[in-house]
Amino acid sequence: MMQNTTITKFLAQHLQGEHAVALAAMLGDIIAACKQIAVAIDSGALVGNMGSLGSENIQGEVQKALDVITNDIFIECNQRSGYVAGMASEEMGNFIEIADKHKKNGQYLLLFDPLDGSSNVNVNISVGTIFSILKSPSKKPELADFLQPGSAQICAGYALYGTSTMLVLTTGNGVNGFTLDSESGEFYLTHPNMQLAEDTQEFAINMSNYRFWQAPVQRYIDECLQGDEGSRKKDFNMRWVASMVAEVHRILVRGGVFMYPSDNKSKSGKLRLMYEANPMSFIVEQAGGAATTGFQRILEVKPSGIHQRVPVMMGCKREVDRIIKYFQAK
Ligand code: AHM
Ligand code: MG
Repeated sequence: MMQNTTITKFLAQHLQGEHAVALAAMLGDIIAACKQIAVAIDSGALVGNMGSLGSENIQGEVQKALDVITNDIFIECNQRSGYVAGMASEEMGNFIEIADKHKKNGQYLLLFDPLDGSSNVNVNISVGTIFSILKSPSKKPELADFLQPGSAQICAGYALYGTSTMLVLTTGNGVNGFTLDSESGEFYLTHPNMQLAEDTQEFAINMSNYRFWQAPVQRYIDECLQGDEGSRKKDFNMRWVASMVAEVHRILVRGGVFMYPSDNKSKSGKLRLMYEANPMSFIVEQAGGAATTGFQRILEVKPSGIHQRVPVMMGCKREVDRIIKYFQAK
């Protein structure tokens, strides 16, 4: 093994400030949860984890067995530290308050999407878990306590269950990536101080929505497609994994821009602000990139609900700045 810094050692060395002790404990629980989720995904059809349940989540999406299994794992593991006062998830209509017996020090809120990209599960393509941690104004949180802008996050991260399992996180001091060694069960630091490339020649968007997009999005993508024959004077490549975690991870590693804009079908876009767009925007900004709705920095959007949707365009800063300019020129 070339790497010798475990995630626990890394956190012990690098977490500082008033939240350090609580974050180390909460991240310990998140790490345990992600390892369990990796096992549940890995076992897949062998243990009957695949397929739909016939139920719908709060957003009218058909729940898969793994959506519910991973949600339960995340809730169960993250009560252990005693620091989490409340949790909210893509898979639950309302937030939950953690019972007092688990809550010795509970002062934080955990928001998460336990299985992002779950339409990929049955076809054996990468999925992920996304999480965001906020300070809780009270030990008995109310809905309003959750509705903080993304700029208030003290930690955000994702686990990617891909060709290897990785955990990537930020506490507002850069972005670091860790890879799970399945033999020892330890995450090791493999991607220190992840930085986004300044320029890119790769974009990710669901092209089948082209006719519904707003003009600035069509203009940006049209110019990419024109390649070196158009105003951009270079060819672009395209990817669409339909898993935001896999998409953003690729962009962190080799550059690019990821877009799920609003369109004439869904005025607010598809992705959820509190547990998808905010944590991913925090990570992307911490790696030197940018994240916008087209009109506003995502981290400054004032939330109005836990499951609120938001248009998302994020990645290499120059590209995102160009997209913002196209929206301003509208
Ligand atoms: P999910 O959380 O229900 O899986 O939905 C979010 C996912 C994102 O990971 C991905 O970017 C997007 O949905 C893909 O949507 P589409 O199927 O419209 O391309
Ligand atoms: Mg999701």
